[in-house]
Amino acid sequence: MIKKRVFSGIQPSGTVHIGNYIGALRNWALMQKDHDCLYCIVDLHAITVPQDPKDLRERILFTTATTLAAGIDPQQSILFVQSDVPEHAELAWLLNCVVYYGELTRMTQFKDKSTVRGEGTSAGLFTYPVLMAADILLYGAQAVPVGDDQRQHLELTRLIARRLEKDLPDWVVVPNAFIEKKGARVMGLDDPMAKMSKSAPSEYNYISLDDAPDLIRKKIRKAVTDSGTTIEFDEEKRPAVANLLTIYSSLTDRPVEEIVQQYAGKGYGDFKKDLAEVVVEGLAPIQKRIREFVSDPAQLQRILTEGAEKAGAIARPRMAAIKKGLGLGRP
Ligand code: ATP
Ligand code: LTN
Repeated sequence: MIKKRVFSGIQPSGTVHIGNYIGALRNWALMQKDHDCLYCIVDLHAITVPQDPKDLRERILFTTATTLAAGIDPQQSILFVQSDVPEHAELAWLLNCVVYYGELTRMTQFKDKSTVRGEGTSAGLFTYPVLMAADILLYGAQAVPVGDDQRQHLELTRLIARRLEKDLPDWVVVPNAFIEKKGARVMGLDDPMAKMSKSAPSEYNYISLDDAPDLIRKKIRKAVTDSGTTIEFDEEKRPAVANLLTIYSSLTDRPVEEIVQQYAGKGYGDFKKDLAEVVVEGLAPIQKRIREFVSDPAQLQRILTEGAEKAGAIARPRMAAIKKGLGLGRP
């Protein structure tokens, strides 16, 4: 049986938080057994906003360690750094000439993120979704496990794929987003109306996978709650508590209803105290593995070198084929 191909990426900017873990990384690990998976540290995406070069290089290795600690097995999956495979940037250019300017102006993430720098926003941030489409189409991936915030980018990727399909029916695979119902949009602890984000200005927005136990306890203690007093799941009226319940349920693999029942008659204090321990315990084995991987940078380098070789071996012939299909180069 031929396994379905999976592709997904994570930016090496900032820390990896429990939103990334619950919304994406956990599914990456779960899909490894039955799929042919490629997982990518997308450094070319990270530089769409200013980065300190030394910092970025360090975070590429640290994000690799975190991804491995979250359960990605380099024996089963291809784990690599985007800029190690130049075909990503090369294909992105071709796709830039397929997508329409008007289509990119409708991307809500660009609208949100470009408010920070206004006229000084990089053109790369505008074409960010095109590079993402290139990542996916380069490997002919069928499924793309992501959080809910990437839904619109995946739709654009599908649109680009269908447009290309007319000329290149044998080359194009139209991918499907794989977005879980629960945990696909973990909200900020300091603002339950906005998603938890690694580029949030306050560290009280997120819990990093490598936060120390006491910091985790403090962040959960300080997390905003709603004006009510009871533990109920209502995303519309009680978004803050609903978010904390989602985190609790995801990390314990217990249904939300069961947790709500457990806290009937109890207040926020008890609930938050227990949630803090759930997060501390849930992250403990991951943190142990992060430390192990970080202490062996030579091993990380080996894994990434091998990953880049395997990814490149798929990317190169597919790149040659699309160039030929589009009429580029010499006859
Ligand atoms: P930023 O918010 O700075 O753009 P990010 O936190 O979205 O960064 P990425 O590396 O861009 O981090 O995302 C990696 C994966 O995590 C993606 O699949 C994304 O959809 C998912 N993800 C990000 N934030 C959340 C969240 N709050 N809840 C669930 N999934 C998330
Ligand atoms: N844009 C994504 C990261 C990303 C990605 C991809 C995800 C880059 N390329 C390809 C899936 C497939 C984000 O999470 N912000």
